[in-house]
Amino acid sequence: MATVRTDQKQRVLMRAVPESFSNALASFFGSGPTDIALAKTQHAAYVQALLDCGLEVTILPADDKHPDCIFVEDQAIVIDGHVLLPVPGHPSRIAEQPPIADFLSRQLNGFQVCGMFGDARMDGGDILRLGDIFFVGLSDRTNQEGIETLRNLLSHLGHELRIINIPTEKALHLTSISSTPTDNIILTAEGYLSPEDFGELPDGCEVLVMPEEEVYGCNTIGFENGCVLVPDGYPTVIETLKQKGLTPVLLDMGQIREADGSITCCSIFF
Ligand code: CIR
Repeated sequence: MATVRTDQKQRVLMRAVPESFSNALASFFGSGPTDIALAKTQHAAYVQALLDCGLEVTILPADDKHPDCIFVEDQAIVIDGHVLLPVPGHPSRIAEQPPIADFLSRQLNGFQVCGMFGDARMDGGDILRLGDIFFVGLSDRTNQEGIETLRNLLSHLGHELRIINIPTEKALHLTSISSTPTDNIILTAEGYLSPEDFGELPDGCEVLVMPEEEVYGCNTIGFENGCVLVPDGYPTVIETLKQKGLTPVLLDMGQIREADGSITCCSIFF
């Protein structure tokens, strides 16, 4: 996921697909998963790809009361030894958080855990990191108060935060429409975001704009060895990554896409 640099991905937390997955929220890419067995097979292939990339993977049990529970990215934001536990922007997703918070606070001895209070709301899917610059999506799930909580944490850590207005009529999160497959590339899609939206980037960094119909393919996870997890079916994205010397690892995300979930949504790197 994009909340850590490519050199900070050693351990990953995931959550199993619940039997109730067909009831997951779906308003953008999909209209709801229809085949739970296939969703589990696709999720298992994703886990295997992470193992093949050398990661230590932990999979928490599914929570059938929460159909969206596989989308752990939204529940915790790990930044340089700190864990921000946001209040998720959709009420049905708030109670997914305790087992994730519990796991991370037990694993990350010495990590500082920060909460979110009052009216502040945020989904982790609105955070994108490019090296030392953070981008946050102002979306239907993440509000100004949530952004101020993140800003306080980042200013304490010496990082810059830039706000991106999400076109909420057609996109859920910032990571639904962009990702950082390396620490100097932002992938996004025409008709969703433009290079100007990200502001001036450090030397050597660039925004690569993919065709509008490949927006789902713009959500990727890159690793230090040059492998990049990419959803299958987005030829321009795949070719562009190859031209940059990267190695796309293709995943069938069909049933997860039906629940508006992208590749980064299923992982928390810590
Ligand atoms: C939701 O609407 O909350 C889920 N169905 C999809 C969450 C996707 N998460 C993400 O983009 N980080």
